[in-house]
This record gives sequence, structure tokens and C-alpha cells, in this order.
Amino acid sequence: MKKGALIGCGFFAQNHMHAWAAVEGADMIALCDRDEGRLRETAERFGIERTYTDAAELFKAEQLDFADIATTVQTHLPLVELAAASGVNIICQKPFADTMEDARAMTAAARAAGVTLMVHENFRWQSPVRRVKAEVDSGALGTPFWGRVSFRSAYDVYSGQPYLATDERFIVQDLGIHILDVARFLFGDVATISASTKRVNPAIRAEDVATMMLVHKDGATSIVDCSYATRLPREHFPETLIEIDGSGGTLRLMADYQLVVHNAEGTHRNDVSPPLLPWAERPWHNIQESVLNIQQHFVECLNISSVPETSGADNLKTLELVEAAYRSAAEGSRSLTTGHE
Ligand code: NAD
Ligand code: 89V
Repeated sequence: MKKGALIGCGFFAQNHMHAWAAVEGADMIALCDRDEGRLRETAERFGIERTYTDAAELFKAEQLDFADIATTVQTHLPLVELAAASGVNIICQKPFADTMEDARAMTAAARAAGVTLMVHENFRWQSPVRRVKAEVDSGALGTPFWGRVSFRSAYDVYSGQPYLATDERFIVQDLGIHILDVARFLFGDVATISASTKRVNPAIRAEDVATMMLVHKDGATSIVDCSYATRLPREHFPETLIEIDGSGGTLRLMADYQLVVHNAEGTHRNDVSPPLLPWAERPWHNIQESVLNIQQHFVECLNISSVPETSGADNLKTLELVEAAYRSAAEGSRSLTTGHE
């Protein structure tokens, strides 16, 4: 059994704790939050007795196999460095870092300490997205040459996550990061990206709309488009819609998790709705399921000493896309190499 501690008992960490209760091979033995109220509430909700308001004290007092860092981005670097220095394996929430420098420092710290570091980049772990990837890998579409990964909504994300309305960066760094990662997952690493961004909602500080074009190293072109300013007749938050055109067929993951694959063999339609886990709540249930899936993956990786799909090193490539998208949007340039070799 791998013994873990959660650092950061906020809005999203409640999902982590529900999922940990269902993950095979993990036991959460301690919690840490510098806010005593949140710490106490979470401890009571999940029946955890050992609690800390200071992460350094947590690492001194507990024998841990892993730390699950679910704080916002500003505290990731010191907490990851502390965990690595304590020889503890790490999961760190997205966005991994505000700068590439911090992200590289964290991957270097984990490497030097010989611990596993996984970024909690969970959207690719949603079961409808895994199903799309399986269709691509099966060859049913031939070679993909074009794709679109799209997330458009007007859901009020600000009441649960107030920092989204006030941070200097919004949709590319918070949500686009997931959608860019899904594009990498489906179409491979990226050679160039160009982007335009816009703020539509006057009540928030940063951009709430982004349209990005990616040229992948394997030759496909994809559009990644995100909006929190799109009022549709029916709200589909937080569904990611996917279109793929390949040399041998087409795929559409449409609203309500309806999947259509069309090729020479015919047209196949499937409902690929994610399960509603006992602790999950609509409409967040697809994200909540992906939290369980990625945390189970992490424990399996620890058990067999393998590298998680979204390791710190892998996530540098997704973060580079975020940085390059902001640069492209600011400079008005149409094509930027991501800088990653
Ligand atoms: P939050 O502000 O509600 O919670 C963060 C908690 O961390 C707070 O309780 C705060 O007191 C605590 N904290 C901060 N620094 C600390 C420190 N040094 N030591 C101990 N505790 C500390 O934030 P949130 O909305 O839960 O978001 C947390 C992270 O999760 C963000 O990075 C966000 O982007 C991410 N997130 C991910 C998903 C996803 O699907 N992967 C969804 C929502 C949020
Ligand atoms: O998944 C996330 O990172 C969330 C949200 C879906 C609101 O963008 O912040």
C-alpha cells in the first residue's frame, strides 16, 4: 500500500480525496493546508486524523510514499522541491508552473532525488477521450491529417475558482493547457503553433477566448479552440468535442458524448458517456472520473517503476505550447516554433 498526503485542501482537492478512497493500492494518511478551516473540514469529511498547516512539518513527521500537491500554481515550485528533498514521489496539479524556468527546476529536482513526478493533467484520462485515442490507434481512420479539439461554454467557473477572474492569464493557462495536451495525445508532438486570444467578459481580467492552430511533427494540422464566453442553446460544460479527418475515415465526438466513426466499413455510432461515479456530480462527472483514472495510473506506475504518461518531463512540452500560444497572440505572429527539440 502506498502512503500518501494531500497538500492543498481547496475546491478541486475534494475530488482528489474522493478518488483516493477508490484507488487500489493507495492510503491517504495525512493532510496539509495553511488554511485551518479548510484543513479541518476536509479532515472531517474524509476521516483523516493527521493534519498539518506547514508542509515542511508534514514531511518531517510522516513517512510518505507520495505527496499529492493540489495547490494553485504559485506554490508548486517550493512544494515540489520540498517533496523531492524529502525523497517523496510527487503528483502536482496543473498548471505545473507559471514559467518554463520553474517547470524545469521542478523536473530537475525530481530527477536529482530519483523520485517520480507526475503532473495531474487529467483531461486525456476522460474515458471518451481514451476511446477516441483507441479509435485512432486501431487504424480505423487511416492516418489523421486534420483535427479539432474544442471546448466552448459560458459556465460560471468563477464562483468555484475566483482566481480565474483575477489572474493575469486565464483560458490558455487554465483550460487551454488541457485541450492542448489532448491535441498532443491524439496527434503527437507539435512543430509550430499560432494563436489569437480575446477577452469578451468585461468583468474578468484576462482572456476568455483562444483559437490556436497547431502543426504536428507527424504532419497533421489541428485547431484547438476554447471559450468561456460562448452562450449555446444548451450548456455542455465541461465536454471536450473532437473532430478527426484521416486518410481512411472520419471521427466526431459530439455533444452528449456521442461518438461517430465513419469509414469504408460503414458508420458506427456509440454513446461513450463516462460513468457517474458514486461521489460524482453532474456536470463535473467526466472530469471527476478522469481524476480517479489518473490517480490510479500514478499508483500503478509507482508499483511497476514506470514513467507516468504526463510526467513532469512530458508536461514541459504542453507548457511550451501554452507559452508559445501567449507569445504568438501578443506578437500577432502566425507561426512560432515551440522551442522544444
Ligand atoms: P483553491 O484555492 O480552492 O485551493 C488551494 C488550497 O491550497 C487552498 O486551500 C490553500 O489554502 C492551499 N494552499 C496554498 N498554498 C499552500 C501551501 N504552501 N501549503 C499548504 N496549503 C496551501 O484552488 P483550486 O481551485 O482547488 O485549484 C487548485 C489547483 O487545481 C489549481 O492549480 C487549478 O488549476 C487546479 N484545478 C485542476 C482541475 C483539473 O481538472 N485538473 C480542475 C480545477 C482546478
Ligand atoms: O479543469 C480545470 O482546470 C478547471 C476548469 C474546467 C474550470 O477549466 O479549471
